[in-house]
Amino acid sequence: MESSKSLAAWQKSQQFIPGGVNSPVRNFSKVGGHPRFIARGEGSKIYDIDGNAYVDYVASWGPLVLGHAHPSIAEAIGAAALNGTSFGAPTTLETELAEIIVNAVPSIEKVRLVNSGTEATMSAIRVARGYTGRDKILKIDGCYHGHVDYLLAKAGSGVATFGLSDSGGVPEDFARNTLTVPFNNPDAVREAVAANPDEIACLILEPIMGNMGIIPPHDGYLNQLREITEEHGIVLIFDEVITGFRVAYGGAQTYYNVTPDMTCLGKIIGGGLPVGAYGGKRDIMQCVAPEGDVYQAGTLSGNPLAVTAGITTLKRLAEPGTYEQLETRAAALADGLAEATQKHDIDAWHSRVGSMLMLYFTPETVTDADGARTADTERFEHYFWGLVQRGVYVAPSQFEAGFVSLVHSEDDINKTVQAATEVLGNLF
Ligand code: KE4
Repeated sequence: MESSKSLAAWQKSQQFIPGGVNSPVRNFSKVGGHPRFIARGEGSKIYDIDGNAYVDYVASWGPLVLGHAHPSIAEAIGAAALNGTSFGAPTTLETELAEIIVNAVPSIEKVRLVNSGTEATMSAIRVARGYTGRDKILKIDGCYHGHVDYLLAKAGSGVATFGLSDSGGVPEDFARNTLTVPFNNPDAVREAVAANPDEIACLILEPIMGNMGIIPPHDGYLNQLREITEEHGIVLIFDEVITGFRVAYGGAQTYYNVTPDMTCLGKIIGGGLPVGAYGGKRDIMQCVAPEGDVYQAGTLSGNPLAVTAGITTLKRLAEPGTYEQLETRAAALADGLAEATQKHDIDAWHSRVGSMLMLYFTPETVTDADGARTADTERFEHYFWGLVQRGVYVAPSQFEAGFVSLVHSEDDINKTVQAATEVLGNLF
């Protein structure tokens, strides 16, 4: 497969941009080789600058549930741009998107729009700290909430461990208030809470882990977290940047019928443009400036282009049959991949919730980050490149997610299953 133009582009981009990319996972460091520079996308496909076409399951890491260059989104953004791109003043468009979110997401009575998922989680935690007057935060090993200093805490394991910064440039002191416990282990949460009485402001988690592949919560796990946090006055924050409007119109909290105190959103609500949001119960959100004393601001927060793309996307997702279609397509893909690993006797753990899925190369059962870490990343690397050579583009890391959109066709799914079956038949 020709990729000389992408290689040349990467060699040039590295002269000006760290790693040649504007986000680390894009540089293929987890799978080797060099990244493909993309010229354009259309529907379920992306096309690189060497002219290669791929069925795309990265979907810009989740936002593109309507696929690439969706005509209604492109037209809406174009029309909005003709009215001006940003005013630094309120517009009724922001109220329209906020109202859609409030009506869709059970935990959100008021919402603040920001520009990324990182801003959303950082701000939600600041609000939780301001609302409770407490400093410590509890997170889950393997959950990723953006590049907030104190959330880049080394993933602990076993019982709660105080975070150590997992990134350069983060003073140890910044992570000392961050406690980490394993996923799907309610006792570890109880132990952390008991060991830090009245000191924990919030528990933040992805209700379905989407940054260590896909790891669903055990039956009742989210309910138990709801009970524990309720009992101890801890703000329960669902980071639904991935799962929001992805697994259900009301997100994972609707899918599992567990309502947190606050929710963070991003990705899909921006329709492919930069948007994040955080929201929650009215009495918590009234802490947010200018109503309250918890400060948060943003030059382009709620800008007309991103908000227009988000409104257009969410209105389409509200149509009847949407999530049934996503389920049908994703189930067909998952079933095909499972048949392929069985046919070739490949040790694999398959995980899927709605239209987000991941195949782990491990004989183990994956129920938390430690389980995911048993995966054979070398095998994943071979799998990844075998698919690329056959025109299928999945996340360049075992520890990410695959996304099926409303525009993935039966033909796309069949082509993907065929390619995976060939690759798995030749896996070392
Ligand atoms: P952003 O700041 O990247 O918009 O969102 C951070 C974030 C917050 N919460 C969750 C659950 C997330 O998954 C993310 C970002 N997701 C990653 C990939 N899983 C974005 C891709 C990247 O980092 O390039």
